[in-house]
Amino acid sequence: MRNILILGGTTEATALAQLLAERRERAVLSYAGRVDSPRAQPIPVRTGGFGGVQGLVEYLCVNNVTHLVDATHPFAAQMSANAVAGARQAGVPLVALTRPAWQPVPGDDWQRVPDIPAAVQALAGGSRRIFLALGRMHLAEFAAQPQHHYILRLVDPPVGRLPLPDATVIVSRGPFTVEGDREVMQDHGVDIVVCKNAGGDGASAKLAAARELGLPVLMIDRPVLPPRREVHEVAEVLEWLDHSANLGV
Ligand code: 3Y8
Ligand code: NAP
Repeated sequence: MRNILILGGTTEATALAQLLAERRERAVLSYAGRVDSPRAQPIPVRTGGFGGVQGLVEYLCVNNVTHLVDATHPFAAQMSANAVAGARQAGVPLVALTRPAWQPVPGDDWQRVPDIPAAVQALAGGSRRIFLALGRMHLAEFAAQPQHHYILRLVDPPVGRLPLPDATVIVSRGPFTVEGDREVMQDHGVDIVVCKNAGGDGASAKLAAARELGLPVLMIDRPVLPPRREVHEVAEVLEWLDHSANLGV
């Protein structure tokens, strides 16, 4: 009997959980515990860190996990690195369910930067109205550019003072719509959109909205991850599950 652990937190992880529930597979979805009320899932959920690689190895062994699916967000680099090391140590087959990076299309005005510090540096200069669609975890780094008015989109209401002196907060979780994101940009007089190259459909609306409004996008490229087996479709995960079961790997 297969026993699958999904490292979740993305639209694709939710879709996979749905499919495994329909097939009556034994599976658990894991959240880091980043937000107050993560989306309900049709399979059992565990929440919180494992305690590094060793904690993950212990979880895999104690719970007799037979297959590990890393369906975390492309920027969840630490979790993904731990999954590669932990699966190897525990001898558990691993596949990553990732989404291809977004590519600019005609009409896009992107400036690509390699990481969040480079995005902060790229915002040097006169005051602008910046749609910072990066969530909560990296706001403090942008305090180095306090001259801007920031429009922040967060999953949960901020707790305590924001690290940015001049900011408007929008509390909203995705997936988002083009018309909704266009309204946000028009209502707040956005000059530039700053976002991560998350890929997928859950956050791509802001790219289409920026294109329609002729707004520039500061696009943060993904962190480099260790090599691992990657698929882009939920159906490929099911094929991998059936295939690796046959090979007994
Ligand atoms: C806790 C679990 C689903 C999953 C939905 C996807 C789509 C909506 C778009 C913008 C960009 C951002 C942020 C975003 C999106 C999906 C997906 C995605 C981006 C939830 C969720 C968890 C998180 C964590 C959260 C981060 C933050 C990032 C907001 C659930 C809703 C900006 C990433 O407040 C915080 O601490 C938020 C932290 C990590 C990035 C950051 O650095 O702050 N996601 N997001 C997961 C856990 O605990 O393990 O409630 O479902 C999941 C989703 N967020 O099933 O519908 O698939 O990517 N999430 C980014 O892409 O830039 C918002 O505003 O335009
Ligand atoms: P991260 O920086 O790669 O991970 C930091 C630590 O958080 C990990 O070492 C692990 O703790 C714990 N962790 C992360 N994801 C986990 C999961 N799914 N289950 C259990 N523990 C997890 O991760 P992150 O960027 O903070 O992302 C956290 C969660 O938010 C992930 O589920 C991710 O898919 C989701 N998310 C992130 C983004 C983003 O922009 N980063 C966007 C959308 C969704 P231990 O070392 O203690 O095991």
